Amino acid sequence: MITLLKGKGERNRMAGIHASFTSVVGLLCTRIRQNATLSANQRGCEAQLFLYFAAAIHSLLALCSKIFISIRELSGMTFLVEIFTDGYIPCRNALILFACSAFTLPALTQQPIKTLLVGVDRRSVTSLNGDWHYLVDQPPAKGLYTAEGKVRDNGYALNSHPNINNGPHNEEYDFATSPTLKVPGDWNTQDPTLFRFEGVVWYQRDFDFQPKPNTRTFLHIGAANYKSFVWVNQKRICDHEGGFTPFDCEVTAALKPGSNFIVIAVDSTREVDGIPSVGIDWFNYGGLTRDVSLVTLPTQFIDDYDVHLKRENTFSTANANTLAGYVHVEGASAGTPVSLRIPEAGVNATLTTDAAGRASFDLKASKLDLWSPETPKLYKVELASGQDKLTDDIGFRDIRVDGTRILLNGNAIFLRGANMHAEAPYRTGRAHTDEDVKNIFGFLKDLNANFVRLAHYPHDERMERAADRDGIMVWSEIPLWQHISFEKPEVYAKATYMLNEMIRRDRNKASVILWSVSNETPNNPIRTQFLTSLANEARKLDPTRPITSALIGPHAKGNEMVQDDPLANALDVVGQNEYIGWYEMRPEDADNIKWTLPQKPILISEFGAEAKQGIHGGKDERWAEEQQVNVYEHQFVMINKIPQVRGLVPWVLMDFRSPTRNIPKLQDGFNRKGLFSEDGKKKQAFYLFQKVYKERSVGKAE
Ligand code: GCB
Repeated sequence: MITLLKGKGERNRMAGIHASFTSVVGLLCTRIRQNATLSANQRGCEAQLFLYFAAAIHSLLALCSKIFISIRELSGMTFLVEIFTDGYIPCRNALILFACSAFTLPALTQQPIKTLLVGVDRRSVTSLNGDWHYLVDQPPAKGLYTAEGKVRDNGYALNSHPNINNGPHNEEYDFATSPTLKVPGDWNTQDPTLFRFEGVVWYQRDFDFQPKPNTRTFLHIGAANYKSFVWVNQKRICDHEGGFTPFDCEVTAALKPGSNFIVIAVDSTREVDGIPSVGIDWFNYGGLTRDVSLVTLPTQFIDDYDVHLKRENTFSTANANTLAGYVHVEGASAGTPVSLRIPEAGVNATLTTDAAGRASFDLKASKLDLWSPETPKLYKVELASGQDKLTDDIGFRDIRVDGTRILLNGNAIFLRGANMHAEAPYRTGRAHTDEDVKNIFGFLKDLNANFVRLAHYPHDERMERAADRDGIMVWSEIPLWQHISFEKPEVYAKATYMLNEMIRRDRNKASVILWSVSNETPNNPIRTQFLTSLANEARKLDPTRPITSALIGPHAKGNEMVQDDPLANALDVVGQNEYIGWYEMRPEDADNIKWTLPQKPILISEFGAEAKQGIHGGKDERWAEEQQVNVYEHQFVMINKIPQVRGLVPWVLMDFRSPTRNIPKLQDGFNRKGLFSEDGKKKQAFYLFQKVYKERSVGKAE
C-alpha cells in the first residue's frame, strides 16, 4: 500500500542503487575470475569477502535512505510501518543479491567433473539392460530416507531375503520374488499402478562377473530421472542428480568373481531446487530411462576426447583442413603416447599426454569433406593409448555467427526446424529405442526439416547419432525451464554440472550446432547474472559453438513488441518464443505486429496452437486443425517481416504427455500443439510446414 503511494523518483533511485550494485558486483566478480594468478581457494575467499562487504554496504545505504525518506514524509506511526514493510525490502533484496552473486563461488572453486566416459556407445560393454526387480517406496519414502533426510544404507540396499518358513522374523521385502520392469524404460508406462507415481522406486538385478587383472570397471547409466543412489553388493557406490545426462560409477572394488547384485533407488520427486523445478509442462517419467551397462577398461583408458575442425578467426573452405582438440587418458602420466588415426582424411599421428593426461593436438588432414545437412559426411576416428582403443564416427564442420547470420562452413543457413520432446511416437513414454529415434527422424525428414530443437533437456544419445547420420542440425538444452531457484549457489553448481555432462557427451557430434542454457526464464537481475555466467561457462567448455536460450515476452503494447531482455546480450543466437494467436491476441493480430529484436540471429524457437487431430471446423474454432493452420499462416506473415529471423521452430513436432493438460476429450493429458498426434497421424499444419519448408517461402538465410 505505502509503496504504491511513494513518488516515482524514489523508486527510480532505489532501482538505480540496485542496478549499480549488481553491475559492480558482476564486474568485480569477472575481474576476480580472470585473475589467474590466484589459487581457486584464494579467489573464492576474496570474492566471498568482497560480496559480504558489498552486500552489507548496500543494505545499510538502502535502509538509511528509506528511514530518511520516512522521517521526512510521514508520521511516527507510518514510519514504523515503513521500516517493517518497505525498509525490509531493500535488506531482503541485498541479501538476495548477495546470495545471487555468491553463486559465482561454486564456479570458482568447482571440482572437475568425475569420470564420465565419452563414446560408451562405441565400446564393447556388458549390457545390464533387461528385467530388473522393483519395489515401490511410497512417499515419504522411508525405505530410502531417514527421518533426518539422510540416505539409508542398511535397508533395501542390502537386498536381504525374508525368513518365510523358519528363522526369526526379519525383512519384509524380497527383490528376488518381486515383479520386474524393463530397463531402460520409465516405470510410468510399464506398470499401470505407477502411471502417475512420482517418488522412489528401488531397482535390483543380479549379474555374473569375472574380474580381469589390471582393469577398472564402471557402471554406466545413460540417464535416470531424477536422483539416483547406487549400491553394488551392499556397498554404496555413487549418487547422481539430474534426469537427462549419463553418469559413471566406478565399481572395481565392489565386484567379486561370480554372482553380484546391484540395487539402485531412483527418486523422481520434483523439487523446488531441482533443475527443472516443480512446474513443468512435460510428463515426469521416472526410472532408469536409458541404457545401463558395465564398462571394463584397462587401468589407463581414454575417458574423454574432442576432435573437431579447428576454429580459425575467419572460415575459408581452402583452409578448412586442420583438426584440433584433445584426447584425455585417465591414469596416464606425462609423455604417454596416444594414437589418433583418421585413415580417410590422411591423419596418422602419435600424440603425447601432458601431466594431466591430456594430449592436445592441431593437425593437418590431407583432405576433409565437411559435414552439412546435404552431405552428412562422418569419418572413422580411431583412438588408442596403451591397451585401450575405440573408434568413433565424427563429422567436421564450422558453425559460427556473423552479424545476424548463421554460417555453416561459411554459408548462410536458414533453420527449418521443429521442437521435439523425448516422447516416444506410437507407444508413448520416454523415447530411448532405435525404433523411437527412427520414427522421430522419419517425421522430420517428411517435414523437409533440417533442424530440431531437442526440448527441454538432453535426449538419448541415439538422437544425436541419428542427426549426425541423417544431416539434421540440433539445438541441445539443459532442463533449466522457466522458474528455478536462481538465487541459490547450489542450484548454479547443479546447472554447471548438467551443462558439463551435456557438452561432454555430445561435443563430438557435428549435428549439434547450438548449446542452450535455458528456456523462458523470468527477466530479473538475479536470473540474468546466473544465466550470463552459465553462458560463459558453456563458451569456456566449448568455444566452437554458438550459445543460445529461448526467451519469452514481451507482451504487446498496441502492435509493438520490444524484446529488451538483457539476457540476449549473453547469447550468440537468440531464441524467441511467442504464442500470438493462442495464449495472447488473435491469430490475425500477428499480421500487424512490429517486432524490435536484438541485432543477432533470431530463431522463432516456439510458436503454435493446440489442435486435436481429426477435429475439423472453422479457422477460429479452437482445437480444430484448421485453426492451428490459421495461426501459423498469420505467424508467417509476421515472421517474413523480421529481417534477422534465421529459423522456424514450431511448437511442437508431436503431441506429448503433460500433467497439466487435462481437458477431457481434447487434451486427455496431452499437450496438443503437435504437427503429429502421438500416434503418428499428421494434422493439417504438418502439410503447411512441409510445403513452406520445401518451397523455402518463409524466412531468409541472409
Ligand atoms: C512454452 C514452453 C513449453 C510449453 C509450451 C506450451 O512456452 O516453453 O515448454 O510446452 O509453451 O505449450 O505452452
